[in-house]
Amino acid sequence: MAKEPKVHENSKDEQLEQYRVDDSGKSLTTNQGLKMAEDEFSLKAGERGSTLLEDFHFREKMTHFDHERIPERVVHARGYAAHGVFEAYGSLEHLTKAKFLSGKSKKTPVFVRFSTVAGSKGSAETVRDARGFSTKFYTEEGNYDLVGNNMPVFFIQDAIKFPDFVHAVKPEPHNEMPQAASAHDTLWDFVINNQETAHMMMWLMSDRAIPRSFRMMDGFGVHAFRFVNAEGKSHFVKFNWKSTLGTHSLVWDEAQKIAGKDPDFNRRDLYDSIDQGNFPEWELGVQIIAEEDEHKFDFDLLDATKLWPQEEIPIQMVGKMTLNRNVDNVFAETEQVAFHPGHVVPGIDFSNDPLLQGRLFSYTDTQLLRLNGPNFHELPINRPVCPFHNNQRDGFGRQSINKGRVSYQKSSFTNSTPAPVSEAEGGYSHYQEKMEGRKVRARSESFKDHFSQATMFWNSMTEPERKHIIEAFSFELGKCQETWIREGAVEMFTNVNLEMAQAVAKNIGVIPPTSGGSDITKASPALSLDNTVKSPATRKVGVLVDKGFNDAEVLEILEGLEAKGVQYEVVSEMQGKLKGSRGKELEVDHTFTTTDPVLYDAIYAVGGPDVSKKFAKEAARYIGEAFDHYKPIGATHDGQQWIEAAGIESQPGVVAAGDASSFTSSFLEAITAHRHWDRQVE
Ligand code: HDD
Repeated sequence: MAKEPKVHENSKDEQLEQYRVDDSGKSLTTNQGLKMAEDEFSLKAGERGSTLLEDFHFREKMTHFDHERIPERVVHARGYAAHGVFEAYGSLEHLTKAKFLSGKSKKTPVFVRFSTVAGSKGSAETVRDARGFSTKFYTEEGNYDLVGNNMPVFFIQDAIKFPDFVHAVKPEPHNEMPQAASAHDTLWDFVINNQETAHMMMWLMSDRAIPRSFRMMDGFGVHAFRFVNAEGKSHFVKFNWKSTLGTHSLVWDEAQKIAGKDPDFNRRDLYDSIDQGNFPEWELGVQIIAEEDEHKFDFDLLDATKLWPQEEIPIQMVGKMTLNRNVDNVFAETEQVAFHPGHVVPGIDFSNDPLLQGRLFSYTDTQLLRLNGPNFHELPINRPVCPFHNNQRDGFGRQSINKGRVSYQKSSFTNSTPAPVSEAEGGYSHYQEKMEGRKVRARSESFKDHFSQATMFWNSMTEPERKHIIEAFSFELGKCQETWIREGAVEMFTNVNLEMAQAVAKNIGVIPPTSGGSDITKASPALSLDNTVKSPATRKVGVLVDKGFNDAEVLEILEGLEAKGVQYEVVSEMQGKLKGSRGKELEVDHTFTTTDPVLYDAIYAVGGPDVSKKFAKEAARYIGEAFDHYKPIGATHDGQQWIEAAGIESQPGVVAAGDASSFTSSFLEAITAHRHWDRQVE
């Protein structure tokens, strides 16, 4: 047998190289390779005459254009992706025979697509929603897809309800509103009629639903899967991606404004970071439960509305993923990539989670429509990097030219090849779980506690996080037109926490409940974003500068920020170069009209000796918005006047004094804290 090529870090890139085409500098041809002498005028019967049917060039160009859209994904339509590499920390052979997890420094190429769930392909990115986090590992044993979200639980327990949930959250069918938003009657009608949604709705109302960046969010495989080792021993496993930059969020007012100012905010951040060599990284962590411990917990492992508290079931880090290359073509790669939780490799198997079981049908089915038939695995982005052979043939867009007269099993012509191989030789074999029971349409009693973990989530939040959850409920339910929906939601979420439900009720004109609530006191500190990594290297500062600025000090401060990985953009009244007091120059990145305070994590106001009224007005606006969004604000030199005028000089996170070096260290400290929740914001 011919030796199979070894998969390495660049295997996918090398494979894709065969398909890349650079059209620049070439002669224009038709798709048949015919060079054309003219491409601006259609062929006409006389200069002012009608266009002729024989104009094959016009027809080809127009037909291709007319057909260049494909159906968008029914969910997760708005997405963005990048290439990278996964590197295993060591061997997990005692748990799984999956080869990509089998050795220290073993490298596997990956392709990762992030997405919102509800919005259409062109919708804004900073909406309140879960985020998709799909990873395709191009392993030597075939493609393994980990198709997760940035939240560890899901809305429903059984896949048969997925179309109902999605219909409820999508724009309402009679008027197709609202786009990419859960704040409307049908979603909340679904919620109150399906109380299994309680836990996930708590996540959706939390800051996790408005990530600052795709680079700064975690990922979760959600379901219990199985690891199976070479001896056939199985463990339940949950997959977790942990961002090395920490998990960071926007505030709601800011998120809504960004949706207008820069609807591409999240993809721009990812693209620019990778482009600048600032590669995002995640560690892959696994939580393991032995088969014999399946029933030892106060939740059912098969219920996707439950998480495994990491204080009880620790996360073991098994590798690191780095995204290091942007795509060459978004349609060919990001749009045509086809993920499927059923794309597994030996050593990874399924649990009986009824949500997962339904997904195993849905994903291939949707690609058949979206990518027009059964040959989507041949598209360059979807092709495994290992060889694939079977007797499947034909279908729209088939590219392989399978040789020979045999396309069936068993055949004496081919000695019945391609032939299945034994497990020992790497053949996939399903875990032999013992099954018994009656065929029923039912739900296990063990799935019926919908509120304990929702309360655990609430218990784990800090005061500012709780305030945001109450505000989110008030916004979402406040947008619902029907009073009974608001009342129903207050009644339902009283089961999570009485004070929370009372606060929401007051805001939305519902009589606050006086009794009920939960007696669950359990908390999982890891769920609070307060406990995440905070680094200045995730922050971008808007620097407000005008001509004549004190260049010696300001440039020293900017260098000091940059040395800690802080990015900055110079914002001024007009584009071009600004000359400082000693002749040093700063290039303006943006004017007040091309950017906005919501696009920065902090503001540094410098100004200049002679700013215009417009500059002063904009500076006050930038500082005011940053203040309201709890962001660090620094001011030196002429910039200090705006801090004084706003009366905020002694507020937390506002740094407006000191020489260059003491200002830099205090401002860096304020930046590293990210948001200053203890600030008095009216
Ligand atoms: Fe799904 C896409 C994640 C439940 C049916 N899903 C899709 C994507 C992600 C998820 C990240 C986008 C993939 C990409 O980037 O191309 N889905 C989840 C998670 C779920 C989940 C974490 C619960 C744990 N999904 C789920 C159920 C069903 C589906 C229960 C149906 C039974 N999902 C689909 C789909 C999509 C999809 C309709 C649309 C586009 C696609 O598959 O390729 O088949």
